[in-house]
Amino acid sequence: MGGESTKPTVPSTHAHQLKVAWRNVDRSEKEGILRNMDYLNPSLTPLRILLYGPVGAGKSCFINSVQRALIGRNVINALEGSITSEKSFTASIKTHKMKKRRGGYYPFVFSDIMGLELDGGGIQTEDIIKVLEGHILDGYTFNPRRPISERNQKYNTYPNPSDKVHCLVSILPADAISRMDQCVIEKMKTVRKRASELNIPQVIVLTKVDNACEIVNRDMRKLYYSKRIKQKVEESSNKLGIPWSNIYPVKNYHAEITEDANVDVIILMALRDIVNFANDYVKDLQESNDN
Ligand SMILES: Nc1nc2c(ncn2[C@@H]2O[C@H](COP(=O)(O)OP(=O)(O)OP(=O)(O)O)[C@@H](O)[C@H]2O)c(=O)[nH]1
Ligand SMILES: [Mg+2]
Repeated sequence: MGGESTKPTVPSTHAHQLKVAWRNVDRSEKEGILRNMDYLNPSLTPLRILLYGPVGAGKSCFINSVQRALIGRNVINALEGSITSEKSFTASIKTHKMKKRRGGYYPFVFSDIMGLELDGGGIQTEDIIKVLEGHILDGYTFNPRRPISERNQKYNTYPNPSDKVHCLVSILPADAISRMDQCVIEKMKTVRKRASELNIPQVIVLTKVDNACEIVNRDMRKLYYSKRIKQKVEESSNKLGIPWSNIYPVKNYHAEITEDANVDVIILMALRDIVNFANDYVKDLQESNDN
């Protein structure tokens, strides 16, 4: 009956949990974020957010999850692929508007594109850069063998400020980040470099936290207490060179048909920052043009 004989034989989950969360989450923030989103009035519309990353990372799924968190019900917006596919399911560029709960649309859009694959497959970095610069129009189907030609009907020679990207989001899967191919990382870095030259704000959304950590899979409220997720954030920060404060681990809605306030608030906190960064960027651009 002594204290020592009662030691657990299976490793305790406490060994995998931090005592103090490394980021605070307040579930009651959800309504506040939604209210602020309703009042958002950027000087340039729409604010354009581009998602890019490896095939199957959850780009299309993130767009649907954002729409779901905003509107409070299941939606089909961007078509998603299967879990096992190695080929990109999204093959062309599509802009997704986000519906408001009481009708109309938010003043920001998501551009969904083809995923990055190993050598010879998936979208070319040159094409992602062309999207950043606003040169590729909606509906263009990417050719993994060659970048868009300036003679293509979908080539936009003189992009408007609203055709250009105002925040670049790297989507990485938390459960597969360690296995990510170096050539995909190099391609992502090339895109990031160009975005940095243009001063475009950049963040990482780290998806599939439910697959990466069992504790989080059982309870999303443990997200910022999970040592494993913290480790994945660190790994993605090192791989792409993006600071911690701009990395958002999330779980996308994928199999669920009912809403989960713990999933919503995490998605909405990421969205709030992404939209604010895009808005700040546009304001800075306009101020520097006015001077
Ligand atoms: N468990 C889990 N599965 C997810 C999550 N996000 C996405 N998925 C699944 O991952 C698969 C791929 O998701 P997509 O959104 O199609 O990925 P994508 O990045 O758009 O892929 P491509 O268009 O092929 O480049 C789908 O089966 C999703 O259901 C997540 O957070 N958790
Ligand atoms: Mg997709």
